Amino acid sequence: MTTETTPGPTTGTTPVQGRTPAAPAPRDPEELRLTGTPTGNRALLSWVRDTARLTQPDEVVWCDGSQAEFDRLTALMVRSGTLIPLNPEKRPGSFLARSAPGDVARVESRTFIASRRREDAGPTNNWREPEALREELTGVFTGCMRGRTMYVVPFSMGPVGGPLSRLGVQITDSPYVVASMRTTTRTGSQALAAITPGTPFVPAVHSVGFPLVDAIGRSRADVPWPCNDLKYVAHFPETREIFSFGSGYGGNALLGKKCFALRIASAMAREEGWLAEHMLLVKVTSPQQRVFHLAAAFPSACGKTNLAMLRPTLPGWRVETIGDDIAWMHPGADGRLRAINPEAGFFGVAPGTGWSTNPVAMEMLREDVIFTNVALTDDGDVWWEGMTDEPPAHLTDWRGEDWTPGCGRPAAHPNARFTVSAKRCPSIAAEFDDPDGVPVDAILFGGRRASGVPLVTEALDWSQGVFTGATVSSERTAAAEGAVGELRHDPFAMLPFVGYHMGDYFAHWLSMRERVPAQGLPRVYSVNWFRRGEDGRFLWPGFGENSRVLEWICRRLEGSAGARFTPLGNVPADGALNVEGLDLPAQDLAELFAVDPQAWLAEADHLEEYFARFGARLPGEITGHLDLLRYRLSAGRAL
Ligand code: OXD
Ligand code: MN
Repeated sequence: MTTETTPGPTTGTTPVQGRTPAAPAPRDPEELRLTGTPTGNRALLSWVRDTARLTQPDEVVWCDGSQAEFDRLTALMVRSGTLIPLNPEKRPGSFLARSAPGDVARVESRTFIASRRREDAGPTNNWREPEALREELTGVFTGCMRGRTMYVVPFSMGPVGGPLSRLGVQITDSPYVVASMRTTTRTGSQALAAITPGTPFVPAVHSVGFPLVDAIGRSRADVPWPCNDLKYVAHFPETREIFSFGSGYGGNALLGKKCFALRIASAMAREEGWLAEHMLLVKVTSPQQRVFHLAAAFPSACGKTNLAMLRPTLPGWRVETIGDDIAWMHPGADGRLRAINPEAGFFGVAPGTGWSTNPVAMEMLREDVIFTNVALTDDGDVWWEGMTDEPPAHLTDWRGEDWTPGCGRPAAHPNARFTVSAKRCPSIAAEFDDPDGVPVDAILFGGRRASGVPLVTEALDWSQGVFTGATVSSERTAAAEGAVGELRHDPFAMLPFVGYHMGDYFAHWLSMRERVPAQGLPRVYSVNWFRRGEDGRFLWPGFGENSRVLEWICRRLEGSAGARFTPLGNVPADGALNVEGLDLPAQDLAELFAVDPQAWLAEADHLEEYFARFGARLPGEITGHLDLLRYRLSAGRAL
């Protein structure tokens, strides 16, 4: 362990020294080319040196985030078989990666929150005692980069130097991760320059856990997608550190995203009085040129990218994209809640994205994309379920095997992804890069619910809005482990992403009332595009037609649309939702807003049971809303 005198690599208020686990047999730092490094930040240097001593790579490379570096890395990965270059005429500048079949999604069962006290992690997280976990990590990280290159990737979440932005440094032995981090965050020299001595940054160590040389010097060949059956995605929220081992995939490996921008940032946000949320962010402009900014939380793979890139069917309305997955929202000096998208690119789910469902995304994916686990066409392009109505006659599937329609297997993995810069998005808003963010007018909570939940409901106030967020549940998708289709509670769509106790998180949301004046707080809505009729049909056409729901919300915000009270909140008054030109039977419209008191009383019982796990940390106000809901359902009116 080194004894640094400069502040340690943490954004905490107290410098924490030597957090990297104690290292065995130090190697000569000169040999690791740590001299002449592009930073004079001793805290950063000593953390990098300690990590190199522990993991024992052949060399250390500081990444500058340049195009030349990206080109070098992708060429290297083409040679090693990690990337397949796509046909430059069909998909210029693009590549396909195929992961190992066991490394295809986030591993929630191996995601740990190591707070000092178990009760601070709460019942929704896997808690580990920090010192015991550190020791385990020391064991698995020892020598894990032998025979490999260790890359040091400085990055900024949010525009470099912005008041709402935060800095991090990821160490990784995966060139795929370096290339993907360059696309999805702001990496390189500018971020490194911002990490001046004493500037806090989040240290994030990642290894695929597949050393090429063993402890006694025997070598083995590399594989296209190295990983390890043993996986750890470990967070130390108090010291603000991340360690990830064994996976090269998405949220497990691109540590700026779920690990930093949600789990660690949620802990920072609680301490500092802001919100780090699993939300897309859009700018909506009405035909009268009024601008609204909406943030929306949906559980994983519920069509967030589709809403973030929505092409309205309603004439005169425009939706521009600011973010598709994460929003950081701070009380602004102007008395508003102001939000940035801390990411610089998209790591989106490919299946289900097509010209009819999301033409903006399809345009975005024309070039400079890294695809993972989609299918390969015979002419060197990509395909996935939902891209076109008719599948090609022959494909190579995501595992590299022959595929023909009707063979009984999906061609693309259901959690196949694209990684692309936000700059490629045709609907990106000018405000995307604004370091001060945008004022949020409304927050939407959604889920995939076949029954019960109306198309759109307006919460009566912030308090009921927080209750709305706390009650989100959704049918499971393939983005995480678990049985697809099963209903799971996913408060604020943050179940796998809150870095502390969920009950405290609800209380933190409620406390925003004290930080933002009432008139500056966003209004809160619940939406559900997925309600089905008794015959199993979707009742609402969704996609571009969701602009009709956005229109009603924006008209509510400007005070020009009518609403009617239901026990769940306000829904559009008769005739207030614009359904002109939609072939929507009156019966379906009525069903979209039906509130079945018996079903909701049963749901209230389930919610009570679910909330009980938060014990004394559940704010009484949340229980109060359950009582209120029951009263309204029974009485059919407001209290
Ligand atoms: C994601 C997720 O990858 O939520 O965005 O799982
Ligand atoms: Mn997500």
